Amino acid sequence: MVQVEVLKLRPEILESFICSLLTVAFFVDRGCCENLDSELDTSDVIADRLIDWGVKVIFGLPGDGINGMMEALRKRQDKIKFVLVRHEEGAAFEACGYSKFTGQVGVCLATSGPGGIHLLNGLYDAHMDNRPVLAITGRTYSDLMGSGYQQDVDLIIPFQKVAGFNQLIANPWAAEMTVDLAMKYALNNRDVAHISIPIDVQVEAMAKGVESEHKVPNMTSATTGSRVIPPRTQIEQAANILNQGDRVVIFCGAGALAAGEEILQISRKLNAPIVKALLGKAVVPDEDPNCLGGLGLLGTAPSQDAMEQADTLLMVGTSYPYADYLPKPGQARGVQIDIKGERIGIRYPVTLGLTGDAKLTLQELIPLILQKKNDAFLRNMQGKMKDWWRLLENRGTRPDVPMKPQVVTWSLSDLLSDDAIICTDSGTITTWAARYIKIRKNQLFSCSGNLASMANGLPYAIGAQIAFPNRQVVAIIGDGGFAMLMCEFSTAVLHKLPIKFIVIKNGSLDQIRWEQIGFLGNPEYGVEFADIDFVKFAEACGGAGFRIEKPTEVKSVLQAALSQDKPTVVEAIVDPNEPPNPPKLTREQVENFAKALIKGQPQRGRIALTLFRDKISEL
Ligand SMILES: Cc1ncc(C[n+]2csc(CCOP(=O)(O)OP(=O)(O)O)c2C)c(N)n1
Ligand SMILES: [Mg+2]
Repeated sequence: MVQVEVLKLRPEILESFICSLLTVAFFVDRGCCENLDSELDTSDVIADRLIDWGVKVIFGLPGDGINGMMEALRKRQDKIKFVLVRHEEGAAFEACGYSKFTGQVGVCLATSGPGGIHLLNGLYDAHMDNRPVLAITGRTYSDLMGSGYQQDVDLIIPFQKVAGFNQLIANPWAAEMTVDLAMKYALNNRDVAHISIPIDVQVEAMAKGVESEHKVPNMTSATTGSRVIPPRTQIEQAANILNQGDRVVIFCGAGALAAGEEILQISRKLNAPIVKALLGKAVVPDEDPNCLGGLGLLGTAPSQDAMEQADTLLMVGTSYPYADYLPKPGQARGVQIDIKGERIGIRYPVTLGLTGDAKLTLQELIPLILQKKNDAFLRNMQGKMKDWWRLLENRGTRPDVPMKPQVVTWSLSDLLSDDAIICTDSGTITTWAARYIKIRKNQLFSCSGNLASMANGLPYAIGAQIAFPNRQVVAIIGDGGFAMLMCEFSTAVLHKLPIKFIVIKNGSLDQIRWEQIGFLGNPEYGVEFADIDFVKFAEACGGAGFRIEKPTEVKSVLQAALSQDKPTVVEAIVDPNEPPNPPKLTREQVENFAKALIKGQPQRGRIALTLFRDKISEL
């Protein structure tokens, strides 16, 4: 076929084509291609330096603004994996999820202009949850910057608030130092770093000896993070405060994820129940007798009771935002441990702040803690927790059709592997996952915490499965959050990631519906979707799809789905009239419900009936 086409060409074109082939053959024969390759350009330097820093994977989507960097990555594909995504927002969330589950720097890449802008939401998620993420973007040609050329967006500006290190690379000699500074910033500050490289600079060769006279070669060698421990006097002061408390409560967050053993040890010595912020769900197992689960709207009633009765609060690695659920200021003396000194006292006026690594600080503190004899407070809370789990079992095994959403997460919890990684999204599903998944010792859990963004669940799961190909990864997502970045399901198919996506389908932005009704006393507005068949969607992408409509099917369908070796969606059709009520309904919330129903809430009869039936069945 090719021969026929060539023979049709005019003789002079054919001649020049053959000449070109001979020229290439001549250079290849003389090893000239090797010489060309040995001259590194900016992108080569960046890629090599990322490899030196141990970066193994980059999530991204190319474009003409970043193709120089793509070529450097292509040449090093045996050392650094490029995960092609469908949407750059997915890439940033994937990098954040990867970082959350590995503790390493997550890296994402996008082209100039729109590609970089698409990254922003996922980067804000990393920034607000203190995860080290590096974003690499392209910029238009350096001699056209500011001229309004195609995709000429100065990405340094929109990245200014999200990336504490935010630098344009102006020439190849700056590349190594800039990568070093970006990685050090991200790791040491647990934050986002951004580097942007003009198209021409990406492919600019690095001739020797052209650095500025002030730059010493190799002046930015790598460092590792420091081990921060507070001074001994502060540790002793903290021990005194804790030893004096009668009703000590431990409250831990994501900053304590590596300190689970120490949290359990200090809890046993202080006879102190443990309450967990959502991002700290995996700090200690939910089954531990001292664990009271989460706090706040999607937490447990015993956690709230414990906070209401505490006379001493030990906060470890948390900047949990909802201060109203903490003890009233003045009610409890407080000790707070946080690696970021600026976080001390922002949510609770603590008596003493210890700036330090959670694990190391607790290791210093524990030997100074006296074994408490009185365990009345702890036993009281443990009793309440047993009642709470009975209540959840009752709610989680309800036979009703339409099916209650929590029936799915209750069953799923038992079926998960011992080392499963669980990701969730923002919506009522956060409550169903937070309360009904009984986290075990080696399981991991995360969601978009402080940004509370929708659409993170699917890409987080991709980041997790790329990092841990042999672990079970399950995402619990709402139909709204899934649809926002459902294109990323196809990323999971492309990279053969056998993630299980449990999509809780209520046909609406249910969380917002309940906020409109319960918080404001208004009828719902603008929260109902058109239907999407997620089973067909999954199959159309090359994955597997299952549907559950009845509680009797839940276990068998989940089992079948969990045994799939490819990306799988389970569409669980649930009752949209099941509110994710807080552990203790306030009088104001009940009044707001009534107000909304009177003002004309659609389906008010069904909602009132559901609420009434739910209460009757629990009595
Ligand atoms: C990007 C983004 N947009 C909007 C919101 C506000 N919001 C929070 S939860 C939610 C509803 C989520 O709907 P869905 O994923 O279907 O979960 P459901 O509440 O129905 O369980 C919305 C709109 C948000 N948190 N993030
Ligand atoms: Mg929904």
